[in-house]
Amino acid sequence: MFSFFKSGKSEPAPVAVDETSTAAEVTPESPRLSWAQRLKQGLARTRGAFTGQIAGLFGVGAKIDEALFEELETVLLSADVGVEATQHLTDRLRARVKKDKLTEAEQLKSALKSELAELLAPLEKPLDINSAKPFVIMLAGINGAGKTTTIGKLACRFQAEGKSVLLAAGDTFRAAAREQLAEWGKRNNVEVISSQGGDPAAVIFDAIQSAKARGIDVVLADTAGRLPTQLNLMDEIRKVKRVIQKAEPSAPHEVLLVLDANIGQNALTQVKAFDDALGLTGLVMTKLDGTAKGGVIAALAKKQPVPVRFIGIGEGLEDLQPFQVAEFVDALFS
Ligand SMILES: Nc1nc2c(ncn2[C@@H]2O[C@H](COP(=O)(O)OP(=O)(O)OP(=O)(O)O)[C@@H](O)[C@H]2O)c(=O)[nH]1
Ligand SMILES: [Mg+2]
Repeated sequence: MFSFFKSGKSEPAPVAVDETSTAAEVTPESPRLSWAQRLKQGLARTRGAFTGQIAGLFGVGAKIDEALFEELETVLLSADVGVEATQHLTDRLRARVKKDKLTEAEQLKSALKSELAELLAPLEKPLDINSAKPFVIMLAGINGAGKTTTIGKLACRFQAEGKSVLLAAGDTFRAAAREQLAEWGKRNNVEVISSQGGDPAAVIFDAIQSAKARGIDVVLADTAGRLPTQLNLMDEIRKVKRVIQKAEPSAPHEVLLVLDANIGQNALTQVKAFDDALGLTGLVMTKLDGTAKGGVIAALAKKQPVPVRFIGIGEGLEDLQPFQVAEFVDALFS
């Protein structure tokens, strides 16, 4: 537990970027690599599924023909890009081939890169926490998606930006969850409002009242993991949101769904269900390291375009960063 917090503090020697490295080799012990380098390492498996196979299609001298498009469709689908986004991308590429009179398969690869960037562009909307005080962020998601870890990483990020932070241990379901937050809070000097076995909505209500009274900048509210099919738990989280609104009518200012990238296409169902229940304002996609399913971001862009505020590529504190399309696409195609 908490390895991600400790890891941010170690300072081992710089590590060379290994172009062939897999996500399994990515460790939090490489803080001296730039974010772009670590992103590239972290996305190794998705890149393998995505552009690795595409590179095979676009061999030197290969021509653009119908068979190539069919193979490209298969590659995109197997990289979790999803039916609609695959159709969208290949339609756009066909139009480009016609318009720009492209003939070489290699040209199609750079066309695909720019089409993908265009598709993802609406998802890049960095979170601005300056519009309210306290700025209340509520996190939701299925069990083990990375909610509590994300709260720790975000608290550190906001503190580094000079903001005061208060955590609300709204996962009253598991004692270990409360302890996970409490221990982190102690270590980083962030106060955690919690209550043994209490009602999650009441804990978060108290945290917001306390933050208002003390002029705190950001409240991060953890919640217990739940599946969209657990209707009673979905009702419970709706209630959490309603009670937050009672504590502060303008809150929550951000409702984040935390998604584990390993779930691939299931992300679409989850975004829909949590959006219906809570009205999502942003997504956090964790664990892009170690999965080949990162192409699901393209599927989301097409079908559930909720802004991706942050992406996670490891357990280290520095491994959660704002989602930026250009660097993401560069990491996939480099
Ligand atoms: N490799 C990797 N692991 C991650 C990432 N984000 C979170 N994890 C790990 O995922 C595991 C679950 O994280 P938690 O933050 O406890 O997940 P949670 O959503 O709070 O889980 P519940 O409270 O049980 O619902 C932990 O071991 C984290 O270290 C990531 O971006 N990459
Ligand atoms: Mg948790």
